[in-house]
Amino acid sequence: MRKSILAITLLLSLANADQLIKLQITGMMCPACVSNVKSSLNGTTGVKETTVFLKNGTAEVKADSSVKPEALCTTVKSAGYGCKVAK
Ligand SMILES: [Cu+2]
Repeated sequence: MRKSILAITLLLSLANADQLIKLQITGMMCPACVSNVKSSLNGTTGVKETTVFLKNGTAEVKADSSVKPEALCTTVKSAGYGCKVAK
């Protein structure tokens, strides 16, 4: 009984494995831009955590596996910034 619960838990955690998406963002000039980008990304379904770096114009997004990197860029663009998915 206990083993099967463990197996199910493991399967679920594999299905919901997080991914780390890196984005290249242009047009961020100040900390207010950073928080704009951050809050728009955090408002996206499946996004768990966002870190935005103003200095090099990048963002790291921890999201579940259902999230498409391109969709995150669309979100950033609609907030008024340029975005590319970093490889
Ligand atoms: Cu700004």
